[in-house]
Amino acid sequence: MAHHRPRDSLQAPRFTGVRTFMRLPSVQTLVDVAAVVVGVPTDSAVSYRPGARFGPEAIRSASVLLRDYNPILEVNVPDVLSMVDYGDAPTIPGYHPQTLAQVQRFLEPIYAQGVVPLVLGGDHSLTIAELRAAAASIGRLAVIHFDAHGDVLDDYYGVKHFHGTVFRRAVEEGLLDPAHSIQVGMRGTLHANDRCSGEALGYQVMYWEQLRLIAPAELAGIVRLRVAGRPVIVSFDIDFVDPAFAPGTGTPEVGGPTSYEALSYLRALGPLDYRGFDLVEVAPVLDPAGITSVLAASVCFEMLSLLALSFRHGHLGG
Ligand SMILES: [Mn+2]
Repeated sequence: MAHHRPRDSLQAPRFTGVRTFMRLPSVQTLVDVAAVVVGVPTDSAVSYRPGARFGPEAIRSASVLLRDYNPILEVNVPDVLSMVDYGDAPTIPGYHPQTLAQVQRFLEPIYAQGVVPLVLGGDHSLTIAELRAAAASIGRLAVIHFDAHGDVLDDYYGVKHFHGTVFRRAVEEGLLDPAHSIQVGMRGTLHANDRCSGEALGYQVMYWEQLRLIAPAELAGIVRLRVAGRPVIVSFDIDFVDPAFAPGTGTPEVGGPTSYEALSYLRALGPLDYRGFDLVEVAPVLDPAGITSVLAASVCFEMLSLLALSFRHGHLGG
């Protein structure tokens, strides 16, 4: 049985070789694989600053510094999970509905095989393709959504599929169960007095003003109660983190969590029935010294660590 794992950095230096996520083998296979990393290089649906189409490339580049062992969660990720870098989903710049359809088709067999994808965005609109693909084989999902924004607007300029509408569309299409989903980290100015529009759709919403007052373990308790053992997807917009730590993104919101706090809240979730992850909205051209990509790669590593932890606890997905 094959077990795919990163190239050993004590045998070949980190700056050598083709840039794949975490130096994993670049193989488009679902055989003997627990998790795949997939790039979705698209930013056709951003409302402000573009650039997230280069997110997957930058996160992969930053991720070569990741090592195998997570000392806080006490798990060696590649020992538990056979993983490959599955490559990029096909996208068409400027043709957003077609892109979403192609991304969905690309992801469907992954969920159908019970393999867990970690999707590197790309703008947040891609999550609808992900949820459509996942729901086709898993049914309605619980979603844990880290973001400065609720992304529950009805439309932009009369158009329904933008990065700021994705979590309204997902409810309308019945792809997720808002009664078992939670949005975490919302802050900043709003278009109108629509502070409670996430709750109106059925989500639990943990605003940053509330979150900042509680410990990571307390958030984890709230999330676990909400998810209630259901199959779950974690969607993480890098702008959840304060732009002092994550400036390379299209719509930054100041006054948010530090990178340490963000990693701590995520890490605290512990084992759940994870079926997919995404990390979206990294725009490398806006990212001085690549700090946003380094953080994004670390967030991805925590997600894979949570999956590895869950495997050890007997949540085998599929
Ligand atoms: Mn956002």
